[in-house]
Amino acid sequence: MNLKLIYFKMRALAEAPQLLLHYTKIEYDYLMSWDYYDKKWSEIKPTISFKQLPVLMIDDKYEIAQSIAIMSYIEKLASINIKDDILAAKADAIMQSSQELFMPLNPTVNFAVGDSFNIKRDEMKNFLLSRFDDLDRSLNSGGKKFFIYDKPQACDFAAFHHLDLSKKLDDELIKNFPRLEKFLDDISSIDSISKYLTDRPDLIDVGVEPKLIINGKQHPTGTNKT
Ligand SMILES: N[C@@H](CCC(=O)N[C@@H](CS)C(=O)NCC(=O)O)C(=O)O
Repeated sequence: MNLKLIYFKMRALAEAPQLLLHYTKIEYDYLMSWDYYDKKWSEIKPTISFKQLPVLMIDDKYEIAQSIAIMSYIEKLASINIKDDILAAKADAIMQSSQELFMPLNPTVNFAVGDSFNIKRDEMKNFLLSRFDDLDRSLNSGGKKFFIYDKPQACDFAAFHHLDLSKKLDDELIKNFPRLEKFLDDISSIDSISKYLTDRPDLIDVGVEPKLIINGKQHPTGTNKT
């Protein structure tokens, strides 16, 4: 089976699927939209099932859209999907609650600059702190290393991505939650994840002129080929 994860120059919704793929040691290729489709995003967008990325292509034939659906599929492929219905529902709640951090956190970190960045950062602060508090309480009450088990599930990688990205917005926020900081450390210190995090494109100049360093070259974040 051949898997290709298609996305853009952003550190956003392809991160948790990639963390999960690395954790489960499933081979895949990661391709920019223009490299896979060989067309501009504006031309290809109407042909994608939900007109957005990421999508996971299976054998260049089946397209799975929606990052949560992609992660559910990967969990099943790796046979680590949660069999207990109550725990599976809890994992879904963690997944959705984490995913709700996407907006406005991810677009702001990846794209906003100058005053717009500062205003958005200040406006979302209370929302982020409130949701971080929810996640912190969930980890504490669960009594496990991760949200569901002592091994990570897809929902853990989704939470990890957004919490980790928040450090690029304001690295003080997460410091109010030592249990969440420990959670980030526990995920980061898994060998395959540690390697992925070291090797992935660095996201620099957030709030000023965000860029990803891909193969040693700086690229502005976005949906266009550079
Ligand atoms: N609910 C979707 C959201 C996907 C999404 O917002 N994708 C953005 C990038 S993060 C996108 O495709 N932007 C380009 C566009 O909408 O034209 C998911 O979880 O995958």
